[in-house]
Amino acid sequence: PKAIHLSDYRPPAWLVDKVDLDFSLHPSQTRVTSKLSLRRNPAGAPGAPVVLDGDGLTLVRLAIDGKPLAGPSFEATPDRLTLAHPPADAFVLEIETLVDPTANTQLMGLYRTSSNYCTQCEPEGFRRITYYPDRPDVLSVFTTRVEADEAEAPVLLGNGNLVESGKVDGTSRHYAVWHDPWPKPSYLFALVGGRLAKISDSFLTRSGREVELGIYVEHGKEARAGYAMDALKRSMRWDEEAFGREYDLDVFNIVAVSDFNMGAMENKGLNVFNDKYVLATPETATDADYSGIEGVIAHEYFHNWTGNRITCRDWFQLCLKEGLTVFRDQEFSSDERSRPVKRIADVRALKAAQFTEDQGPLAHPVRPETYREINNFYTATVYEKGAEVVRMLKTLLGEAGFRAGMDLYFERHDGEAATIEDFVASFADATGRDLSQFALWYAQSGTPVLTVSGAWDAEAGTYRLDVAQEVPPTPGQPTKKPMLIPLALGLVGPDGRDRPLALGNTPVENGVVEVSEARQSFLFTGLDARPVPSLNRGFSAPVNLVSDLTEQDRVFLAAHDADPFNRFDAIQRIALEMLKTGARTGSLPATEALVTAARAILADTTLDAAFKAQALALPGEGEVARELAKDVDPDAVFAARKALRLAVGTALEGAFATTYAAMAATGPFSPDAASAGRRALRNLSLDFLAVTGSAEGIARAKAQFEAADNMTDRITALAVLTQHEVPEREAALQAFYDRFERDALVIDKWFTLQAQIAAPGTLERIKDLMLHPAFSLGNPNRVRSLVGAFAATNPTQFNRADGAGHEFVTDVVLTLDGKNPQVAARLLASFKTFRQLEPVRRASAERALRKVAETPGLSPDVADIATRALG
Ligand code: DPP
Ligand code: ZN
Repeated sequence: PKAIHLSDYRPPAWLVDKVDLDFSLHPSQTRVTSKLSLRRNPAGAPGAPVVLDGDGLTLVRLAIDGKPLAGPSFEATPDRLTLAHPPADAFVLEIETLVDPTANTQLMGLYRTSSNYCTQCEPEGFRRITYYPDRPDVLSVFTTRVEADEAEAPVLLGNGNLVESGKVDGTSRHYAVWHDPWPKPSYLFALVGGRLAKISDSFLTRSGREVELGIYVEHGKEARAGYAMDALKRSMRWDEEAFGREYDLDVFNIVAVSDFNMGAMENKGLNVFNDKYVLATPETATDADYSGIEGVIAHEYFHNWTGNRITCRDWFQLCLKEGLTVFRDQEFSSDERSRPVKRIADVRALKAAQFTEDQGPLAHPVRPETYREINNFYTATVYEKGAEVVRMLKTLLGEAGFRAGMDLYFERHDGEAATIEDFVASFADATGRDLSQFALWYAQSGTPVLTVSGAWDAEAGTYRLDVAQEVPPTPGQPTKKPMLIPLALGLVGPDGRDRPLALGNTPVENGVVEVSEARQSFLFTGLDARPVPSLNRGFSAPVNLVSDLTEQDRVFLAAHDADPFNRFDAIQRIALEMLKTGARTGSLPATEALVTAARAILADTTLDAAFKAQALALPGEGEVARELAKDVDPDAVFAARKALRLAVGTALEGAFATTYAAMAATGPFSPDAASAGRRALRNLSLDFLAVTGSAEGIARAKAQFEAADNMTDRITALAVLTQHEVPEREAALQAFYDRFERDALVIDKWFTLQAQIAAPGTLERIKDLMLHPAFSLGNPNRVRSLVGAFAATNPTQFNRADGAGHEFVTDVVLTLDGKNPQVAARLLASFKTFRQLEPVRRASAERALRKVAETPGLSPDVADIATRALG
């Protein structure tokens, strides 16, 4: 496919004032009639023809202002409908198409899942339903009539409010008409039809609108949707309080489906969710699942303002809605749970996914300037780095300035399709601040490296920080300009307390200095002793920090820093340096510093359990590999990590045993953050206590596995067992399967654990599991849980030196590509780190990628990833 460039943007030539849709649902021949009220856009190219997007469509009939159209007055291909000489400046175009939802395995457009009908239209799925100007800057008022056999689809849902429903006389069919008064682009269209159960609730907005809330699930699963409903109501309240945003329809519906490419979708008034982010009971969902549900429910709900009421002008602006909405859901979860722990979890995820992406061949700016396949840009960079950029804006402008900017953005652009420039201008205008340098965060890809060193002058009582910044080259961007980096910091005195921050005679507000030049020095004055700098507090900027802190400084910060994030970061950095040395040299350096820091954190009664669990969880293999950056031998990384786990587990055995006992549940299960934190710390202890593979450690894990009353405790115990080559492993895996075999989401966890075993037999095991009756290439959650987990989280086996792991994954990609290109492309993107590998593995990965690239008939999705990865 051709590359599309941001600079080529032109306003649409035709607008759609309103659209009336009529769906006659049928498993293989759904008839779609669309009436578009078209009007020439005064801002568009004069005299332009009407060109509507399609994708694999079958046209049945066409009419203009009620008169059937024939012959040379139009041209219809499966992918385009052109009226070269449209009649006037405004007319009604009626289009009838036939679509086959059962044959739709791409899960884009109208498709079937568990025999229900549903849609996914973002970004370009609507064109698989009917011909339409399928671009986000064409906003229209949609009315949708859905008709179906009543027995097949007793429930019929659409966007907006229900205005009419009834039986179709003399038939077994019925219908419902939904009207959405808010103009929207086609990607926010949705309909659902099927046999579904509903749980109901209601919400009173602060101005007094009563909103009917519904969550639709498969029959029998109603009891599992309670937590999602609770999260929805809390989200609605929070958006009113934190951003002044109120809901704007009489109904808000969520439908949970089993086959879904993404996490969820924010269609106006009718969110469609991957059921993984709706369904939870203590027996089936982990604490991570609960927080995932809370976060995704909030995220999709928050899109109602950031995404729907204000949408994107074009897909280059995707981060306008996604980065901002991720920021909003992160803030919500921080308010609902522990802010520092949430920040730590978010930064861990950011580094694992986004820093890795930024370091490899798929790196791209938060706002890309070119793409071949937009589906491949729903990335960690657009989402998570996009959120970091919004967070930095808040850090720079302060609470009040940020809120003023957001208010202005809503005021100016409500009902519009906006750009990043519009967004940034709202903050600049609301605060009077020049944000032109800041805007580089949207345009320059790559993770900036911030190199910091300190100089203490005892006589003058000053401490000078010398800061250098550099953004490494990335594809298409060999050289970069200096960025505006908000650097939150503290100077910690020998007593562990922060000293007041002053540059000359000027106190530093909020503890944030602004780095804006390639090299810069900051002279802090009025100090009584050499401080230890605590840098990038709260991870105020998404940068790689290189500092001259010693291991001793880090042990000190891990024990005393007033910023919890940096206490976490200090201990992690101590571990990381050990792991890097271990992986490089084959033997670990002395580990006392880590043991000392870990012991102090474990014993600190002022810290909550969730924080301790995060601080003591060693950096993952992926993070070590990313830090090593080149010639990585995943086996050496694994061995170093294993050795460090052994060292810490052995040295702190007593403390972990005490903690394991102390963190035992004191009452019935609750998914709240404090209880989840206790479970996390207890399970971390369980893992360290079993690290030697001692009979006692294994027995403890086995006992917990058998006695657990919740999924977190059960699955972690099983995870501990699966890491060891012991007879208990297979027995426990079998018992787990027998217990949950009818529960697909739980069986996904069972697939994942086996895919993660770091041992040579794993690839064969996975090949066997692909033949298991519970596995299906047609279901994205199954593919991700088994093959996706293998490629993304089992570095030693995916990158086997004999190349078998690479070959296996690319074979799956090629098979899957014919069915579901989006999921296939996502899987192939696991190769994004291949250039870090040592030469033998790198060559094997490259061979596998080339084989993909040279396969004829690839989807645009897979072709794009293969080409860029090889770049
Ligand atoms: N827009 C969805 C989301 O991120 C993904 N398609 O919420
Ligand atoms: Zn989103």
